[in-house]
Amino acid sequence: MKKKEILVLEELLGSNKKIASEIRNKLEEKGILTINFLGSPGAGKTTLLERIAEKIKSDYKMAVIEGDIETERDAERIRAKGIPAWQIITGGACHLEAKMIGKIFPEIPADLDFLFIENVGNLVCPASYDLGENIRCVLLSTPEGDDKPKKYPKAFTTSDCLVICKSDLIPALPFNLDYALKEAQEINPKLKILVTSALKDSGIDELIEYFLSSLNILRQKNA
Ligand SMILES: Nc1nc2c(ncn2[C@@H]2O[C@H](COP(=O)(O)OP(=O)(O)OP(=O)(O)O)[C@@H](O)[C@H]2O)c(=O)[nH]1
Ligand SMILES: [Mg+2]
Repeated sequence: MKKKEILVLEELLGSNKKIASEIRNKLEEKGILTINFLGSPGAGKTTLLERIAEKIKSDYKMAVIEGDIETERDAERIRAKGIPAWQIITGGACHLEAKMIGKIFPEIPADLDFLFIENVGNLVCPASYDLGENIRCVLLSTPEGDDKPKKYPKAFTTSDCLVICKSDLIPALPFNLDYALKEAQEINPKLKILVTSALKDSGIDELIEYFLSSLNILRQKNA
């Protein structure tokens, strides 16, 4: 990359960071925990959100911001669960940016417990854009292969939580769970790791527990 291009990119990311931190401050003041889901196309992000919605919607208030390059389909799936959802259509851009979240910000109800953001399906670009989240959660689904953490390191080094999803498929795949976990932990020892199957409903209660304890910590800080 030429020096001028690098400077423009740094400026862009710098202004993204500033907007993101304003969003984070405002959401934290309201006591809302924000979670940014990253993962390849088809990793299972929307399915996981659907399962989470089914499990928590009677006790907690959640909303979802969906990012896709085209269609309103994911937002429609979330709305079908009775959860408010906004669809951001990027028209080709491979990631969400904080300013896109900022545009929706005035519509976000102040009494939410959780704001989930599903980023555009991509393991590369979304890793460079802070959206004002408290927790960044990267999904790695078993059909993608156990070697991905070190091939796409930024998604794993910038995340707080790794969800290995579609664990029900492990018996049918050459996916070595220990190897995937070792790869991920070597590049980010602080990762909170969960192994889930949306199909078999396993690991999702533990993931929700993690979000709930993070919400409690955030609210204790506010008290
Ligand atoms: N076997 C299995 N399939 C799953 C699981 N979770 C999701 N799927 C399937 O994986 C496919 C993709 O799921 P989505 O939830 O749409 O994936 P996504 O990450 O939201 O996809 P994009 O938004 O397009 O990036 C669907 O056919 C799901 O039914 C799981 O735990 N096990
Ligand atoms: Mg989706």
